[in-house]
Amino acid sequence: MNNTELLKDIRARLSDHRYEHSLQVAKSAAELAERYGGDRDLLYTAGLAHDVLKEQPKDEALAFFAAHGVQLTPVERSAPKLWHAMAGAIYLKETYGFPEELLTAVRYHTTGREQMTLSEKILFIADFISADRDYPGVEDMRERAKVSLEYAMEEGLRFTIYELSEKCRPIHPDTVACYNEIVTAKNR
Ligand code: DGI
Ligand code: FE
Ligand code: FE
Repeated sequence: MNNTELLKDIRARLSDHRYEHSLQVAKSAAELAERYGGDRDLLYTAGLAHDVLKEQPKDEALAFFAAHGVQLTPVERSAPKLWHAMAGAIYLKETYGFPEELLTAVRYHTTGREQMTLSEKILFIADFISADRDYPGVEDMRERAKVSLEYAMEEGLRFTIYELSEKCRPIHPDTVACYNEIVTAKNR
């Protein structure tokens, strides 16, 4: 994939730290693709692109959804942090015509979902373990990602659900479904 236009686009749209984050997520996604037999090029591009609309103003995001006939659920409306993944996938389809495999990886990189594809899982984990991440527990996540994608996802989802519930923030049903599927499969 030729990333020239995309690189210009994310450079113009993102702050220095988030641009750097995108480069690092691309690198991690490509590494995970190699480890787990994913599409290296596609996942590198997905990493570059995944937060393309992260810094879009809220009013613009809402106008974008309205223009594209997207109806937000009450949970989605109350959680603007989820918007960049939903809007990003639509934007990337429209602007670059990226393949569905890349689009759903971007679409579900924040919440996860049931029945995730390999590319979706890889981008989801790459976002947690990229070199720019320094939260407490990131080393454990990096080790888990070497064991299996599901082992890392279980911890990532547990952490996200824990943090959100601590602050009485809504948990998206896709996040819950993803978590339930993974822990259920483990306990079977
Ligand atoms: O865009 P990044 O910051 O790199 O990472 P991200 O797309 O994973 O976004 C993380 C943020 O999204 C974090 O503040 C938690 C929030 N988030 C993730 N899952 C959910 C969620 N927020 C709500 N309300 N519900 C969720 O299920
Ligand atoms: Fe994101
Ligand atoms: Fe990110």
